Amino acid sequence: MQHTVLKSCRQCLARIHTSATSFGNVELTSKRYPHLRRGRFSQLTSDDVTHFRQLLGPDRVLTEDLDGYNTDWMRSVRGASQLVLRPRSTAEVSAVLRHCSERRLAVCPQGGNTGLVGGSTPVFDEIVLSTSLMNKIIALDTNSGALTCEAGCVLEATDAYLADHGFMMPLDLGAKGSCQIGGNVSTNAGGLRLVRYGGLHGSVLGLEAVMADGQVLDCMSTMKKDNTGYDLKHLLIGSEGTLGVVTKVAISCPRRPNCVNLVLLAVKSFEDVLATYRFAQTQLGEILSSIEFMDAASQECVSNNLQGGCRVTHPLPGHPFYMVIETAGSRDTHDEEKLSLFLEEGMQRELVIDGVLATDTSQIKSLWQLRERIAEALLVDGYNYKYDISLPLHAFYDIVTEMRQTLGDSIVTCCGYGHIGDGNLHLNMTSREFDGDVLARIEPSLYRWTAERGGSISAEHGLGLKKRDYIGYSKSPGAVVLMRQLKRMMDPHGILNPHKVLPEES
Ligand code: FAD
Ligand code: 2HG
Ligand code: ZN
Repeated sequence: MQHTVLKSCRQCLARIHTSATSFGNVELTSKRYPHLRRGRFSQLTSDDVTHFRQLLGPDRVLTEDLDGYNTDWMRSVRGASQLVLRPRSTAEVSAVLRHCSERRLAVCPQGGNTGLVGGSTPVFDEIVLSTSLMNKIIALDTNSGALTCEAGCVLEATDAYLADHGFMMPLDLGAKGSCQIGGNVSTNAGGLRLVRYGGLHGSVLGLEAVMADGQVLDCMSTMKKDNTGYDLKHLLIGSEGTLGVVTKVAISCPRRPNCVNLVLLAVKSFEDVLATYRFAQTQLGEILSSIEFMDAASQECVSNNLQGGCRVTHPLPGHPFYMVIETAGSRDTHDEEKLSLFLEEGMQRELVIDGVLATDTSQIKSLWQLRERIAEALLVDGYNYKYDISLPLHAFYDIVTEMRQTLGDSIVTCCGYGHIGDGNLHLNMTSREFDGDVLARIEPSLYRWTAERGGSISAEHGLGLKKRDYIGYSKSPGAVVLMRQLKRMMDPHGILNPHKVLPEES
């Protein structure tokens, strides 16, 4: 099964998942969000199940033990699907969707189920279409670095394959052990190295998808440049399973750097975080590969909440802010010298209070845990109110302070961290259990606050179910109308991932 996320921390995940938030205890989405109405889709019949068994064989049509597919990684939403289909090929996805379209059966496409906005699980009884068995690497062009693979390839495994050939995936996320390339493309995932390698709208060269009626849309290409007509792949990138099921992806992969170095910095104020960010851009320039920031509350959470064999010991405890800065380049002596100098000068200028420099792979991995495992550590508190916003850097941390004041002791923690190099703040609050009053004090005022500052209410996680009603804070009415028209054209019966991305029409 899935839900491993970070392979080193099964124990902690087991602890999270056997606590108050185990599958069975997660409230049904239809109860938690009572305003949602099941669409006018058909009910699944035994004839449908028989049909799917004929198509896929009995082993790949699941009707029992579906909790892991119905519940999200955060244990925050739970659907009531009675059927999971596990196709192995594009032709099988096509046959499944053709039947679903003819029968008006709703479908929820699912990759690694690591999505954070309630998009990857059914809301009612949608059929789960899992891409997990479509996990073959098809080709790697070692001249250009163009990789072609099936949608179910897991990010970490794909990156390991590329490493053997001197290349790397152009994206990296904490969920790499479980998330799949089809899910990454469908959410337009950002992650830890977007600052260096850019987003998926840039690195995806081509894709194949199956449309709602079962037709295969072939937009596969491994060329960097192709200006022939409308570039339809961009409609699928970030469409969160609502416009088609991505079955294959061609992606441009950079050369793996010869040397990677990393520093963890302790910083005394957010103003100094910004000054250090600017200083890093000037001093490290072309070798900068990641620049992340974390506040004290997020680090306390990692230090205190992860227990047992996967405990993380903080090397610089007790500081108000932290930054992780990674460099990747081709000459180790050059890069190490640059980074050491940056650290030395940063301390001389009193931008940086303290720092740890890591130059070997295991030290680097262990420092990354302080950043990558925050999401997992937060879940241990109970319920997690998770926000992922873009903001201009001058206003970046203000909302964390404001939220703390607004929510007081009605919450366990409020922390801010994220991809500062991309202007992307991860704002998180936790409480022991889901609390509708806390939610009502956060939404929609947080979205209004973000819009007033010209930010986006979803920087990288998407809208899914949880944020779809607030799309108007980030997109104009005209843009939403055009999105609806596209949805209607590409999925006339609305069977693909209903209740996600676009608000219900009144
Ligand atoms: P799923 O969660 O299964 O699905 C996500 C959405 O895509 C759903 O709407 C689903 O219907 C749709 N979908 C999935 N596969 C397909 C397909 N083949 N065709 C059509 N639609 C499909 N996200 C970031 O952007 N940056 C981060 O740094 C980041 N870090 C994370 C760290 C952790 C610990 C966790 C748990 C999540 C993180 N995420 C991050 C969120 C999540 O991992 C990403 O959104 C990821 O891209 C989802 O991939 P998945 O395969 O798990 O997709
Ligand atoms: C990350 O960058 C992910 O770690 C998750 O996008 C963010 O937990 C979050 O809020
Ligand atoms: Zn992120």
